[in-house]
Amino acid sequence: MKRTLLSMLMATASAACFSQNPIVQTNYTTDPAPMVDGDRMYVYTGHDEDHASFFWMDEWRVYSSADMVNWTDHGSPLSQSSFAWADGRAWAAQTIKRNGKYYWYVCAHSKLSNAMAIGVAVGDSPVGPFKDAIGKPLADGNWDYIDPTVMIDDDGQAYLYWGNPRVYFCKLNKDMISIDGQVENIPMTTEGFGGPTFRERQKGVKYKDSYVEGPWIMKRNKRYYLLYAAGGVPEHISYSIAKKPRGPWKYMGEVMPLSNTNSFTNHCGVADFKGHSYFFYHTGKLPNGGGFDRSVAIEEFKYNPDGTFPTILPTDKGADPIATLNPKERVEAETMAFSKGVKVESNDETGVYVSDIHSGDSIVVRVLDFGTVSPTSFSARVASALQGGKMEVHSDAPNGPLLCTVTVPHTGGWEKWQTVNVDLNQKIEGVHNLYFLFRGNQGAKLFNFDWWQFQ
Ligand code: FUB
Repeated sequence: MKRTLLSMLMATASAACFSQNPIVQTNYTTDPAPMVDGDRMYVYTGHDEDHASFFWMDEWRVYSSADMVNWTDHGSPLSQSSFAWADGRAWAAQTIKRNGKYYWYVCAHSKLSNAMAIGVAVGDSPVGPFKDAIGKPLADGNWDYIDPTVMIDDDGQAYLYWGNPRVYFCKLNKDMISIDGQVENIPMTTEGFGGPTFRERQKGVKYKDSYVEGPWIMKRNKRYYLLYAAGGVPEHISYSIAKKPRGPWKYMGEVMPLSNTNSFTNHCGVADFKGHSYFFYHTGKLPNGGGFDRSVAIEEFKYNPDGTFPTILPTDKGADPIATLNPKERVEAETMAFSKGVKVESNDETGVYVSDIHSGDSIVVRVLDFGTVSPTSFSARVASALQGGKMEVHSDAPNGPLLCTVTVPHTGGWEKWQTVNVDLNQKIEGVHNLYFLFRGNQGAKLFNFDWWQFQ
């Protein structure tokens, strides 16, 4: 009964046709690498700088969700400056868990070789802190050395793949931070990775459907799958399968065909979570986005009965909620389904918080389950160095029932936090979406926002 009721409520909550893609609006995010740990889906991303003219990327970021629509920003626990040998181009990366530790494989520009290199950081939690695991690159000195992807096979053997425009491959030792044997090249055959037609080859076309970069390795039902960006500029996503980790690989065709995503690169990751399968990729579809200002998006999909990938098309809608959030427990302000205008910052004491709030900005949090006993009050942790402002909390729509209005005072600084409590204007029960609307002096920074909770 309870489960039926929950799914009915969630269906109602998702029927309002939300646009969940891109999943993060406070930063540009790229090259998604999903990882499930416990009850949460984590996604490790790159970070395109605002108004970038190239992939001048400085840091990697982490987001997580238990419901696939509300994403918590865990900030940037790793940047190129975490690696003494690196001096820029914090490009695609992937994290994997082994024996309670989290290994984050990255690529960055190496000062040692003046080329690209693969490095590895280690941490005790999925959100860090992380540190360079070996103080030097795992593999260095080749402009091809980008986009590492990692898997641990059923027998415990770990494998690392990477490369543009060919695939490099090595075994990892059990410590996950050293290479077992040699780095090998995977033969980039037309049978393995697709390629131009004979006629196109005669015209000098070298790569068409074939592999370019951004590999994603995974195993499912005894088969190895390598997904990758293919085709050139712009990129689509194709894949190949093999019976063994080294190959031989068999080209299987496109997964995400060329689409109008406003980004000439694409880069994917795949993960199953709570009985659903998800395809992560990036687009240039955030306002002012583009080829160097990309954003992570997600599509849910189902494997074909024979285990092959279906065609997955980019949508604005994205994923539907698969769980609810409890509004009577403290919710970090940086947990949101989508936002307009606001940014995030962090410090060691507070962690990540919402910043740059101006009049007219908003945050939406979805599928909050208030249960059968309505809360009577609401608290918010806020800070303002200026005159503060107001936060209206509406249910169901921006002009839906006004549950309360929080008046944020001048608190004496952008990180001088105060908890403000207000009584609710009306009862709320069951599952609802919440709209936080910010009002105040036009053009002024109003306040920062750390967390909220209903009582
Ligand atoms: O994000 C920088 C580079 O762009 C990645 O390493 C590639 O996969 C492409 O997405």
